[in-house]
This record gives sequence, C-alpha cells and structure tokens, in this order.
Amino acid sequence: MLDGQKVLFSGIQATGRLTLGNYLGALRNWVKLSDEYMCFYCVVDEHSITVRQDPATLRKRSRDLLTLYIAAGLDPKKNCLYYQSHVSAHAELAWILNCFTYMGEMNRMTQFKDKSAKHEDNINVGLFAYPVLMAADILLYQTDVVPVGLDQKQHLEITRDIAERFNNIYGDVFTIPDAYFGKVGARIMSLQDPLHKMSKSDENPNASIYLTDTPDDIMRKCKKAVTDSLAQIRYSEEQPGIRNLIDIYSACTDKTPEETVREFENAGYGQFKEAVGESVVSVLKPLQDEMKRLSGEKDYINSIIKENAEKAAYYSSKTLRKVHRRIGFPDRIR
Ligand code: ATP
Ligand code: LTN
Repeated sequence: MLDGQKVLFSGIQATGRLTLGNYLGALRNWVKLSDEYMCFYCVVDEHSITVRQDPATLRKRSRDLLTLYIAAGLDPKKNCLYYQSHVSAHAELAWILNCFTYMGEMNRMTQFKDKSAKHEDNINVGLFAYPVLMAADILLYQTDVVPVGLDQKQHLEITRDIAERFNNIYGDVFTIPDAYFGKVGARIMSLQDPLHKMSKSDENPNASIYLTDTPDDIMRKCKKAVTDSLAQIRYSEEQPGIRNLIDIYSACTDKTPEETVREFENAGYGQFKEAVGESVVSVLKPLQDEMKRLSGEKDYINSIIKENAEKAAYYSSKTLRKVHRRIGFPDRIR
C-alpha cells in the first residue's frame, strides 16, 4: 500500500521487438487493472543490459516501449510510466537484496538456464542476479500485485522469499506481493512450435507476431501456423497448435476458449486461421495508429518521462530509506 492505495508494479524489457505474447500476456491486463490500483509501469532498461545491447538501439527501443505503454491505453497522468535507469533506488536496493539471496536459489532459475544456454559467450553476473533486481523493482513500491505472463512465476516466488527473509530479520519492511496471471493469453505459444512460448528473441520470423507487423504479415503468419492433421477444433493438450490459436482468438475477442470452440465447431482450419488473423489485426491496428500519432508528440512524452521519474523516485526513496535504517547504515547528516 502507498498513500492508502493498493499498489501494482510491472515492467517489460526494452529488448527485441515486442510480440503479441507481450501484449496479450502483459500490457493488455495492465490496462484492465489500472483503475483499481496505484500503478507503476516500468521500462526495465537495466535488465536489458544482461545481454549485450547496441546503445542507440537500446535508447530508441526504450523510448518506443514507453510510448507503447501510453498507446495501449495507460493514462500517464494516473499511472507512473518511467525508465528504471532514471530511478537509482532500483540498483541500490538490488545490491542490498543480493546479500539476502543465495547462490543455490539463483541457480535454480529456469530463465537463467535458458538465457545462459543462448548466450554462452556472455554468462555475466548480472544475468545470474537478474531476479534480484526484479525483486528490488517490485519491493521498492510496497507492491501488492504484479501482473505478468506465466514465464515469470518463478521470479515472483523468489521475490516473495527474499522479502519474507528480510522481514523476518528486520521486521515488516516489505509488502509481500502476489502475482497476477490473466485468464486467457497468459502463455501465447510460438506459431511454428506451439510447445514453446512466443518470444521476441525467436530467430524464425514466422514464429512470432510482432506488434509492428502489417495486416498482411499477420494474416500470412496465422495461415502458416503449425497445427495438426486431426481436422477438429478442440481445446486439448493433444492439439497444442489449435489450442494456441484458440487462446489467441479468445484473448483478442474477449471470449472464453469454450465460446470460441463452439463458434468454430464446424469450421475448417483454413477458415479458423483466417478469423484468428482478423481478430489479431483488429486488436493491433488501433495500437499501431496511436503509436504513430504519439511519436510526433515529442514534448508531451518528454514531460511525462520527467514527471513520472520524479514520482517513482519519491516513493522508492521512502522504502530505501527505511531499509537503510533497519540494516544499520548511518543516517545522512543534513
Ligand atoms: P524473451 O523472449 O527475449 O525472453 P519476452 O518476450 O519474455 O523476452 P519480457 O520483457 O521478458 O519479454 O516479458 C514482458 C512481459 O510479457 C512479461 O510479463 C512476460 O511474462 C510477458 N510475456 C512474454 N512472452 C509471453 C507469451 N508468449 N505469452 C504471454 N505472456 C508473455
Ligand atoms: N523479468 C521480467 C521483466 C521485469 C519485471 C520486473 C516484471 C523486470 N522487473 C518487475 C514485473 C515486475 C521479464 O523478463 N518479463
């Protein structure tokens, strides 16, 4: 809680091109939840450098991502939209929490295992300690709820473990946050390999729908989506490709998977894929138009970046000060 309000925190990395998975699994839920909480939506640029980044590209992507938050419908006057690197408390608290986290715990993180297999030439300490920085992001704002995709479940669990450990030693300092997973769309799978999640770092361009894809690209990718030869539209584990398309269609049209199955009971795969493509286009087109409009509003975006960084710095410094005091760091002389 902050100022008597429940708090929501979430973030997306400014790496790669965002996919439909990021939108349906994360961003869209953020908009739905934004009325109920005091919200902090961060562009986690410090997380991005756990993998090598080109400076100009990172800067541009961070800006685009913040703009996308607004384009997706998050009101920057009500929600705090900001860059992680503008608020030094994130890195400071991460250091402290590093000292309350065990190597064995970090070693078990599946994202670390996956990413270190992908980047064998650069398995850096930051990549290893990445979940601790994420815990710091969340705990700094006394967060109650963290809406994320299912791939982040383990990171949320470790955040709670670290917070509980710290509270057990120093008294109630941190709120223990809960994860929030959307009902549909929490795990959108690759269109080419429906057993793996749709990812912005996938090398096969047909595997992911990017938020910047044209309607033609989207229709083509949906038509090419890998399915099966069972010729029936059912929501079952045995048909991961069809199941994924049902999830996408349901998420884009705000229906339940059961409703979607009923709607396409007698349809062929071709017809269904076409409908899936159209549902995605109808969700992404307004987003793309708004992005285009906002990219011309330079001064407006700059003022939001400045105001919101100040707001985030204000709230996070309160928690950090409390942590310093409890740990035994000397008071500042003013
Ligand atoms: P990468 O693929 O490079 O690991 P990513 O696509 O997972 O990156 P993140 O910045 O790590 O991107 O994720 C941002 C948010 O989007 C997180 O809340 C994450 O859970 C969610 N998300 C990412 N991919 C999917 C997906 N396929 N389905 C649902 N949610 C997703
Ligand atoms: N680790 C997350 C991104 C992330 C995040 C956060 C999400 C960093 N800090 C705090 C929620 C809350 C990811 O890779 N998707």
